Amino acid sequence: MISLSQSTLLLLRDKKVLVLGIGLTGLSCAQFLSANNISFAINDSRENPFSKASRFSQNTLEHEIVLGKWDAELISQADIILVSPGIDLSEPEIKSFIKANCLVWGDIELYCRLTKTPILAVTGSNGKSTVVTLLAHLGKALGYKTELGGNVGVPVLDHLSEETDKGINTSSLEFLILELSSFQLENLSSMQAIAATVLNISDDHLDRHLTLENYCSIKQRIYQQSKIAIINRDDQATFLKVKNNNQSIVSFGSDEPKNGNFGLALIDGNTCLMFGDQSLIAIEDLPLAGMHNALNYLAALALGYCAGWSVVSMVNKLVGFEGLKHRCQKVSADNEIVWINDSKATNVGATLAAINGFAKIMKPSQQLILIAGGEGKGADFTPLKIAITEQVSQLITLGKDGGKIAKLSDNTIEVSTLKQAIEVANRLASPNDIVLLSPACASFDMFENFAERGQVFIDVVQKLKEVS
Ligand code: UMA
Ligand code: ADP
Repeated sequence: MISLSQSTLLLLRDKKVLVLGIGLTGLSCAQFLSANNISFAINDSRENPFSKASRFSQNTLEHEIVLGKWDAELISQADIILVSPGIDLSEPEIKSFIKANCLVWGDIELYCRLTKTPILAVTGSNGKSTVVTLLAHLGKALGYKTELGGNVGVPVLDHLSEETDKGINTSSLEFLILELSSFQLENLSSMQAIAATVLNISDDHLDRHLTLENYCSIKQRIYQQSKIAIINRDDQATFLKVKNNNQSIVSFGSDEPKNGNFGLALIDGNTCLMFGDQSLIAIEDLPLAGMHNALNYLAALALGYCAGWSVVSMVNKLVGFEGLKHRCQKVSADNEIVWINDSKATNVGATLAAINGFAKIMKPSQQLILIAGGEGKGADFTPLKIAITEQVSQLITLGKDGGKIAKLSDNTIEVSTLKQAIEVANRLASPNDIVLLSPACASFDMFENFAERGQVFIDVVQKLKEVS
């Protein structure tokens, strides 16, 4: 059977445990606790959080559940709170009731207290899902038993439940590759990663973290819990601020790297991924385009290298990774307009990367039409102004904060729905022009999530194709 930390299990059995939030994370916590005979209560402020949760089981119903409000009594009685990442603990309705000696953990903190599975951890404002998925692809291709967990959509405790169900010892999992959001890092302190990286920093989630400085210092927590810190030479905000004893640093960046680090160099007219002075592969031969993806490749190689994986073997497997949906994905259409779905661009940094990436490869005869807007999460959009003024011939905005983006250009049309945005773009675009959906905003004001927004874009564009 699985070998979990007995002291952590005893602690949980001995205390009043509250699962706060019952989405993906809360359900995963509830299932883990039930499977290990630990009693707990559940509190979620929404009336019907289970409506979309197919994993909700009768088992969970046996526990005390309060829905529709934060429950002062349950919160104040709790000795251990397992909190979901989307819940802001600074809300007075929660904060004022948590007792002084209460332990507040996320699911990842609990996982790290329960197991010693070797971890490779990734945070940053953009590129996390691409890098962790690429890394898992490389690990598996090299024959290691690797799994993904965290913000990428796989609650980590699910791995324990799965292994427990199969009667497997956790030691059979050789590497857990963790994508960590700032929300998840806020209450994480027990991770002991082999290597961890902050890929990049741009404004995100400032509605919750309030200042960029605070957001950066939360991201830095990942380094304090890792033997090796992997930094991005192109982005000072990713540099290690406080170095632990014996901690080493590996770096990646778009310049030529020193030995033991990763970078880019021009070799015989081709820009190549480099490991020290060793040329690895020309970026032209890789499926994911753009400077941001070149950096993503380097970050994944650096993480694998720190885990002891062969750099040459990893490079041989890079071409087999085709990227993720909704990230600068071309939508097939035969009306001669190039439609790009970058719905996952939920912040300014991602949209900048997309505009600059396309600007680099566009012919002078091509125009770039940008569709942007949604829930801005408190971000400052002015960093987009130069790129929009110089590269975007027509801006189409929508959503809650669309008006703020509209002010960045004189050439803006404001619309109410994504369908209208696509129809306007279709009218204005000439053959070979690029229409880019890269919202620089979250989708929650109009859609369930970024995937639904991207799918609506694909569906509407493909219907246009039929009538054209
Ligand atoms: N809830 C309340 N009141 C609130 C907020 C939430 O009661 O004010 C409840 C909700 O009703 C829900 C529960 O809390 O039932 C959990 O909500 P959650 O938002 O934490 O969502 P989960 O389903 O547990 O998903 C979370 C991450 N969500 C967020 O961080 C918002 C998922 O990341 C992650 O994949 C999952 O855990 C597994 O680790 C999503 C995300 O949007 C993809 N992440 C943000 C991002 O990438 O920018 C950080
Ligand atoms: P995350 O998980 O951090 O949101 P994704 O890999 O899902 O990252 O990509 C999110 C968005 O960011 C997409 O629009 C993608 O094109 C863009 N992106 C990916 N990597 C980078 C990067 N290194 N720098 C800036 N933008 C990036």
